[in-house]
Amino acid sequence: MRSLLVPYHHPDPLPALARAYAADDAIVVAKGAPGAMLAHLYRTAAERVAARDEPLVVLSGDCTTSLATVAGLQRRGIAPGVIWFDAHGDFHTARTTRSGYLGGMALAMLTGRGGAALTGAIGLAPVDDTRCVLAGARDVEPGEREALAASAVRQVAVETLGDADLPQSPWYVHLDLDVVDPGEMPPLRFPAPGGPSLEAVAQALRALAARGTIAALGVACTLTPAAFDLPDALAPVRALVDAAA
Ligand SMILES: [Mn+2]
Repeated sequence: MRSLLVPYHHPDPLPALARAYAADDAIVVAKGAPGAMLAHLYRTAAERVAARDEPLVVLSGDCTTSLATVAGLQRRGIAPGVIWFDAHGDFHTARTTRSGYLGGMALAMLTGRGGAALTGAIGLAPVDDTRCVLAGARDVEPGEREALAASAVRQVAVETLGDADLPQSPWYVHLDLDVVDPGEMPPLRFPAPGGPSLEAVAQALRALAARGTIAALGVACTLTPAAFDLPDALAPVRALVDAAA
């Protein structure tokens, strides 16, 4: 799979990610006011995704880059189903979040819940709940728990994903690295114990690749900034990308 690097954590540059992962292509934008800069960064990423006509992996430091990747696929005429691997729900809105952390709202925004200024700026059409599956979530907060229960987003265990009822492919597969048990990962921003092994996640990705078409794989490299400089910090990422290819 060709790779595109968006080396940012929200609007903050994450040069350590670019040092740690050799990608085919990378996006860098001029610094600006956070909101305008994020919209510009994601518009640029969506254009780059739309210009491809082959499966690709998009690596970034957060989960919100998914909005750009899916918008780019849509511009190519693809209405992807979404398989979202994450330890967290990412289903907060501005109304329910306590931390205000943007990445905790990524799947909610992707399905049309909040963030209209950003999703409108990048031309994202909301993905219908029935086309979304959340895999491996185990640290879901009050507020997003109720919103998920009231939604048509399905939740599955990583270990049973291969046999689960899934939306029709092509898929956008989203992989927040924190879905893997933190015992097998470099230090994570928001570690959630009790997760599936690296091999179980790789196995689920292989099962997906065997069952349908992965139009794009989004890897949210949600390590602490310092963790990127550990020796071979992104070896797990390479293993997971290989499993999906
Ligand atoms: Mn996430």
